[in-house]
Amino acid sequence: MEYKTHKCIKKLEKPILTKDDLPYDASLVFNAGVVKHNGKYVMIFRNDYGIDKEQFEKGGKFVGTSVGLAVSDNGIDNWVVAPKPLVDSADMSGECIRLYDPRITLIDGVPYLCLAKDTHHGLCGCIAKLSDSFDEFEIIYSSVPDNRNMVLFPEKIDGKYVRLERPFPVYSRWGQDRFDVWISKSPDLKYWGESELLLGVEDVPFANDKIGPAAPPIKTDKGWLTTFHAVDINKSRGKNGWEDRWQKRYTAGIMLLDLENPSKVIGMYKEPLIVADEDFEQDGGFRQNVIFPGGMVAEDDETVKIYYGASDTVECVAVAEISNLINLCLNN
Ligand code: BMA
Repeated sequence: MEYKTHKCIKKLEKPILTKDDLPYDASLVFNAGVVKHNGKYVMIFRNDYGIDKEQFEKGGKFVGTSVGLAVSDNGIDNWVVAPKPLVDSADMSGECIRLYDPRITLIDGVPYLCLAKDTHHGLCGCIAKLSDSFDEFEIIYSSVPDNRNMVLFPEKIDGKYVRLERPFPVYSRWGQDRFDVWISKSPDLKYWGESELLLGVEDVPFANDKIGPAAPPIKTDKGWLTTFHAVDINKSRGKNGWEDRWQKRYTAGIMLLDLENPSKVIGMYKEPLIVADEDFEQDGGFRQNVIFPGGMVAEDDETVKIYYGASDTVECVAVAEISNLINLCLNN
């Protein structure tokens, strides 16, 4: 099935951050988290580095992954990138191998960062507290393997912190990957429990493999509005990017969760919201057909900016009216 990006989404016509914007070694700049804080847009992005397409196709490997910081006045252009990454896999030793796919949430004005953490013993989701200037962080929580794609809600609900997450149950269902979105609660961001299934792959008509949380939810008067990524595999897909075979397609979906009980999905748009259907999202890209949102910023004019990685290669932004997104969730 071919999909198009929904017409209520207005994409900026070029990426907002690419490898050419970084003052250090960079090959792929993507999957960023973004928040608006004190009138500035703060982005924390992933960078895989050390190799280009030609070297990769000859069998070369990426040298490392770093996570970097950029700030902009309008959330669109003139991103000022910090001179050094916040963290680089090259500087790690011990159990943790690399940190990546950052998502930022402000809770009571304090910035928190959720990261995927690869260790020698599996993939973990972790939560870090950021400094006021976003340039230092301390990990305050790490899950057991395998879990990833954590995002925090921007406020406590019924006295508890809430997160969405995507565990990887190895035995899964019917001997295939079937990875779903779960929700958990915590009194203090360190001890998590009350975990429940929120949305299964089978609930998403455009996924046949896995789904996962994307940007942290935003509060609206109709519910918590949140994106998710959805993956379908098609065995007939062949070389779609740098790799010999890339058979997955990542699209972005949108759903609405109950304000008081966010474990309840009150609406979901049954088709993808954002699809990789523009050349600037795909050209020369590492993996084609990949859209991976990591930030959604609500503006005073009732629009949102949705920040997404495209083809695991560049960072892009799209704008939508909040009311249109809510209508998509509730009326289909
Ligand atoms: C996921 C993560 C993301 C990536 C996506 C598509 O498993 O590794 O960082 O964007 O695959 O390659």
